[in-house]
Amino acid sequence: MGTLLPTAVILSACAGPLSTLDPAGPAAGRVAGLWWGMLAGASVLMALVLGLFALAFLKRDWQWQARSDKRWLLWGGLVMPLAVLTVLMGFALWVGERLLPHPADDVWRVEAKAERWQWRFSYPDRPDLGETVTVMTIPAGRPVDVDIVSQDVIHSFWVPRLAGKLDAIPGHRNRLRILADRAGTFSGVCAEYCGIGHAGMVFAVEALDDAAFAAFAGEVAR
Ligand SMILES: [Cu+2]
Repeated sequence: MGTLLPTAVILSACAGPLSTLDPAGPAAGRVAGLWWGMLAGASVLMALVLGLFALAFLKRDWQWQARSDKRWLLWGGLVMPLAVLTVLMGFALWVGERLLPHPADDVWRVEAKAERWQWRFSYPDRPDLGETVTVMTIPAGRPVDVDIVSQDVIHSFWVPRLAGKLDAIPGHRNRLRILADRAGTFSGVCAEYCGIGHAGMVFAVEALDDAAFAAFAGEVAR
């Protein structure tokens, strides 16, 4: 109980509209999985180091010198970090590869244009829908490719509950694949400091269910 309560309090801070630990889609889910894996690994290593630290105090008469320094360096300083970093890098590459916009059916395309200090959204396949400021509309349960561009300086497009962040770079077009598992409103922010109005450069992703999206797009419900 003594440790359960603080843990529950700490974890309750992990919810909220900008929490990467409360994923609402597969891309964000894999990023959250990587985070939990890293937390577990870091906890094991922390326990190991603290255990050795405590042992050094409690067992002063232990024959520490009998264990060769070189062996400590080899295992603790070389073999262990190499193994940890190899596993982490492999997992991160695997996760990163799955965040790429692979060919898929039925992709909804959005262009997200960053400028100081707001986001403009348009829909390349449906220019008749015009441009919206601060609100981006997507269909829930369908893959969405967001083409991220910038009008002025470097910004960064980040909807923590749907995917990792991707920079908006002047003269470049970066594509991010997202998918919202369910209908809802997901908060987004600019994640790259871009000047005095940076903190207010927020937006919302509205994921609509089939009927609501059909009404938005003026299509017949599929
Ligand atoms: Cu910005």
